[in-house]
Amino acid sequence: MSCNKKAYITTPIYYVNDIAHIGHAYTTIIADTLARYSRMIGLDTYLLTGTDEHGQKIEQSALERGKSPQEYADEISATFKDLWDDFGISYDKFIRTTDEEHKIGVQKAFLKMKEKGDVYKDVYKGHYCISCETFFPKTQLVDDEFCPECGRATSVVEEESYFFRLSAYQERLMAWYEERPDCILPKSKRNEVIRFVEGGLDDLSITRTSFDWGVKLPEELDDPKHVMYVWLDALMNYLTALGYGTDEKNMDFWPARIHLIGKDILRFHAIYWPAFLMSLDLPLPKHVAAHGWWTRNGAKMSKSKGNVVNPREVADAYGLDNFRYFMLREVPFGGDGDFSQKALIDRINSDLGNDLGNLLNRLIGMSGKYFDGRVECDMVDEYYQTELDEVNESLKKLEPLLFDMQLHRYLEELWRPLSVANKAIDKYQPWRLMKEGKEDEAMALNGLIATILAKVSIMLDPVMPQISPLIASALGFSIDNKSWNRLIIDNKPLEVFTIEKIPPLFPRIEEPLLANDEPSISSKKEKALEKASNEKKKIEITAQSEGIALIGIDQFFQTALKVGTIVKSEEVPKSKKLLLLQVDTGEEEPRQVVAGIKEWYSAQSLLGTQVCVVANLKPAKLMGMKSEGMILAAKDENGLSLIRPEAPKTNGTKIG
Ligand code: ME8
Repeated sequence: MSCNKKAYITTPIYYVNDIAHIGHAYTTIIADTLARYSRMIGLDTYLLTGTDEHGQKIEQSALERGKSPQEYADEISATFKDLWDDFGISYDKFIRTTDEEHKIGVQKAFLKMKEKGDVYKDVYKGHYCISCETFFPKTQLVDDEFCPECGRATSVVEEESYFFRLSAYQERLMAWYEERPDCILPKSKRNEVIRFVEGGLDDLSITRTSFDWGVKLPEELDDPKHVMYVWLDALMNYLTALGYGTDEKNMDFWPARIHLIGKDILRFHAIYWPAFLMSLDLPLPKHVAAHGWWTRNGAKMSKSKGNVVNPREVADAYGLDNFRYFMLREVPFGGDGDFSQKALIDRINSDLGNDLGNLLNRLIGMSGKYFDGRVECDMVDEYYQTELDEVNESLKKLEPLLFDMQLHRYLEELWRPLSVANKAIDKYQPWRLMKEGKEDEAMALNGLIATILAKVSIMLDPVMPQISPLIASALGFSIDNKSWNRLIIDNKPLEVFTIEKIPPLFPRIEEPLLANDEPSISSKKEKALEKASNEKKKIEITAQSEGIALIGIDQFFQTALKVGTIVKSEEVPKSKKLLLLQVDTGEEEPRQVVAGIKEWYSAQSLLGTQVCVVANLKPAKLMGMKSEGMILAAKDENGLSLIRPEAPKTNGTKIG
């Protein structure tokens, strides 16, 4: 790749309503990995991160703590910046939406959209979820009141608002998804977006009047009671960070090569953002890549839930690079992953300790014993061409995997050369070669191991930027664009060197290093939040769990419980919790049941499963769909399990 190519890589800007958790660290570490790789291969790279500081949620959080929003934002924004600094995140700019240049840029964009005829004034009537900073039409609410995303109560809003003509961009958006199949990664997520847009787009309310903690409208509009909708303000950071509307010197980095985000904010990035950009006559980002959730014991991890794992604690205890490797290797990008110390320890002991660390130790041992630490690599191809070919084949696959966001596959493929090396030692046995007087072959074998370790350390450097240079330094070279070109692109051998003895890089970990590996989902914070935000649900739960009344057998039999088989199972669009099931309970037609079990079961996995159904419940409507029964399940802190017959039973068999 040539040097004049640009790579603009962004993370989301994080809300300053609490400190960072591993979900934030995950996005940022991925972005940092991509940026480091891009720099290594010679791309002109710009990594952006920062904080999202306006909006009703932040205003409320500040007020709850008796602080002004600015004071509060300053404090929390600094904790993010400190964390990324301590983590060595190689950002080129840390933007804050309270930065003056940012506000000017947002105002200029607003004016431009208005001049274009894409912005008009009207009245917004509807529901707003402050926690998600999102408007929802009534049809999307759960029980006509609760947010379909986070389950919290929404508030009814009726206020004058400026609207963005999102509806006018439906066709152009569809054309973009069509023409650029990899504009949204992973590709499965693209289909979700297409389905959403196909369903029709409403114009978007882009200003609020009921609070003031936001960017004011441009003075030209003389409408001081409005502030910008926080998502318009926030998305614009990707442009204002490059100087849009002020000093545009970095605008040549646009369009972004990749916006890294979590799947929760895909709609904003894959629908609203490209529409805003089209309105501003700017090119669209090359990729929007959405990763999955980090959960804790099956529950979604988030600041507002209070069940967070602190990334600083994990990195301090286990090592920053080990933590980085674990996050990227453990979970396929786009999928959800459960954080546990056990999984982390397994990765450190096995992949890093056994496969990588031991290989270096073996090389140090062998070259020390037989050649006083001297390693020569120029004879490797003479004796071990097959192994070299295999290694180079694997290495060639890496870059496309990285830019296709298959980071776990990248690391998996990168481990293949290590396995080639470990196998070669076992197969050719240097001690035997030495005994048979085949010194050249033994030296070449050491050269092969050194070559493999050198190549792996280069390609691992973007993921493990502290440890990889230590490996390189033991092998007498340093990692940079030059050595990448020499060893990875041109496949040239390492210069002769004397290996440096270094202490073990991955000492074995026997026990969890952090005291509390318990889920903290029952933390006071979550309880308080749940109480405040979802009083209605709470009352129901309390009534059920505390007022357990004794009933007679005849009362029990008033409930018609039956065995049924799930014959059709699909996801409810736009719902994170619900699945739409057709259950054969031995009647003429299968029953339709809407079940809130999507967090624990995929639609596909349920097909053909037998379940226990409450068959005489009054039909109810959930998200506009009729539900004619309830499926029995048990839920504890480890998650939810369906109650099923131990052996298959005829559909319609009575339970009791
Ligand atoms: O949404 N697992 O900010 P935010 C994995 N300000 N990643 C997670 C996560 C989890 N449990 N929880 C959060 C916002 N994240 C907006 C963004 S961008 C113009 C504005 C990550 O503080 C994930 O990347 O709620 C998610 O998208 C991001 O943190 C949002 O953090």
